[in-house]
Amino acid sequence: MSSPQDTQSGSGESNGSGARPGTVLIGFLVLFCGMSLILFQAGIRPFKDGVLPEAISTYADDIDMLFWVIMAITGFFFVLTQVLLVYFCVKYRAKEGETGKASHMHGHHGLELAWTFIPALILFAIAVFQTGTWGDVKFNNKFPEKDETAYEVRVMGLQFDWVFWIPGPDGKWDTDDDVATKNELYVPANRPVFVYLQTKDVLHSFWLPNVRLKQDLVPGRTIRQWFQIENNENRHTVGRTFQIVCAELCGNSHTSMGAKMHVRSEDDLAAWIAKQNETQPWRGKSRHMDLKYWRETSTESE
Ligand SMILES: [Cu+2]
Repeated sequence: MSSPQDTQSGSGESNGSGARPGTVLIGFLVLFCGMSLILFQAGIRPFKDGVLPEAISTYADDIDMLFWVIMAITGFFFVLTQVLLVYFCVKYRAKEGETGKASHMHGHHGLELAWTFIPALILFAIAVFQTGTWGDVKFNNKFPEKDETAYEVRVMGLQFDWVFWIPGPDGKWDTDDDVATKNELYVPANRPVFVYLQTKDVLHSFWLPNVRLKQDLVPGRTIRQWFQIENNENRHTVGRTFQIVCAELCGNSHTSMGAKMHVRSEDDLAAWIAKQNETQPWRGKSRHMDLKYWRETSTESE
């Protein structure tokens, strides 16, 4: 409809007569910041007890410390860059009577080197700084010794449930009194818990938000992880129940793939285990078939 010439003269006119070009941009930024604030407000409302869920494991504080260090660094640069963005928009907006195109300028080598190498160095520093904590949580050779105090759980994720097995009153695997539960995990406090993770179908992710443990389940592999729940004068965990979540989008009922972790005293746990073979509603063929499947596909030598 209109020739390029028309468009150019049109924009020139609007610059001269009505709003400055910068006004639209600033209006957009104000709107954007306002909407971000509303979303932020809405988003943090469920976290009225703090941003992170209650921490209950021996390594949770170290992970949280890393989280806040990274949050401080990224938060600082986020605020800095947003403030500069708005500042430059205002400072270099078109002045009264100014028309025509923006002028281009050549880049600044020093600046480009700075904004490449400073973030790279910060990332490298974070990578080195977090290695110890990461190792404590994830490196098999840094796991606690698996002695007789260790509590072992075989875990199978399947669309869309969690199945857990523990050795039963005799303390031995693959005997008749092995206990199976579905979406209910019973664990002790103040001693290591080892979980052996398997999936029957697709990728799932075993996430204990309060423990700060998250591990993908990979078909064809048995992955060993560990945690120790603390119960002391600062942390009261015994007798309480915490969430187990699948953190991998694993199918159309993924969001319903939750389970409960019950932390129990040693006496309560022993009593619960002893009771299971009489009261367990989920006994019989299916649990043994799944456990047989677990055993046959296990890639972990125990
Ligand atoms: Cu899942």
